[in-house]
Amino acid sequence: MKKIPSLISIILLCGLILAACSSATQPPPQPSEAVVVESAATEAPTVEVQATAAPATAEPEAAPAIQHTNVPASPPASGGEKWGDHSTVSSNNAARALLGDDFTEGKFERPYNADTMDAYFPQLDIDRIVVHPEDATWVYALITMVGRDASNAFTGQYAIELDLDRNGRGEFLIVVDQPSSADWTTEGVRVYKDANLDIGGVKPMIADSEGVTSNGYEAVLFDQGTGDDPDLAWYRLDPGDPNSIQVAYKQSLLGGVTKYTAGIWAGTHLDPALFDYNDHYKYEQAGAANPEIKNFYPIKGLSELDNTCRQAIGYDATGLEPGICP
Ligand SMILES: [Ca+2]
Ligand SMILES: [Ca+2]
Ligand SMILES: [Ca+2]
Ligand SMILES: [Ca+2]
Repeated sequence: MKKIPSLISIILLCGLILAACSSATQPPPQPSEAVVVESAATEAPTVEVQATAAPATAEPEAAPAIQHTNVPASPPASGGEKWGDHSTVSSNNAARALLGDDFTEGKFERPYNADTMDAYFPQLDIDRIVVHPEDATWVYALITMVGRDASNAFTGQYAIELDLDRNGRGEFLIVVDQPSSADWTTEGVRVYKDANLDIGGVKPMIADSEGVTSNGYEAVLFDQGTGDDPDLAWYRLDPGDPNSIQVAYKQSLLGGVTKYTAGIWAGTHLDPALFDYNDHYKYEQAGAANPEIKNFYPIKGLSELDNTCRQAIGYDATGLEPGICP
């Protein structure tokens, strides 16, 4: 008879434990509270929006107009450093470039869309260049493309890369974005610098995995008139050639250097942070424009892009400069 109460107490104990266990597995009554928190949280942004909207109405103070002092004139009609780029090969043979595209050496000839290469962009295909370094104030660069796009525009970005110490690692990149002005303008013109000198990896201009950590041209010296010199770089459409763009940059950018190399770029979008491109992409990602390079043809990650070899400016090339024109 004494065992019965202890049995009952055991059953009761088990019952209590089970109840406790089952209540622990049941979802706690928090969700309803959580919903309350969430609804409170969803209300908060509307308050924030109102808070941020208020100062915005008080803000419209016009940015001070950029005061220009030096405006480029006309480049010389003759002379200058001249060089050309592969182009007729591209335009006459759709979906391929047999010459001028060498990923490993940092040479690109791919004014086509990615993967199919069935769209050719004459406004991204560099034809020839003339650089006039003689003027005391300005360097003039005349960049001639194969043509304009279907809407008669230069939809792309056009850049001059300067290597002042001729070691293959560029120091400056002057980028013109979608040039459309017949008059000299700084709109759409930016000058970048590789301030921490990390472009090129172990082998400048040659593809190498070390260069992937480079942040490219990370410093913006000039942004459409903003910068230490509001007149540092300009462009205009060439008044005498519908396929040409004229770029002018100050001699002062060069810090007294008169012998350097220059290369030209064109692309739908040029990313200053990704120079040198062939250090930031692997060959299989970038693809190739030459069908004879069967492993990597066609172009893939790097498309709608063209560049030239590097031309000696102000001196005769030794031939040893990385990327130098033959
Ligand atoms: Ca070209
Ligand atoms: Ca350099
Ligand atoms: Ca490299
Ligand atoms: Ca850098």
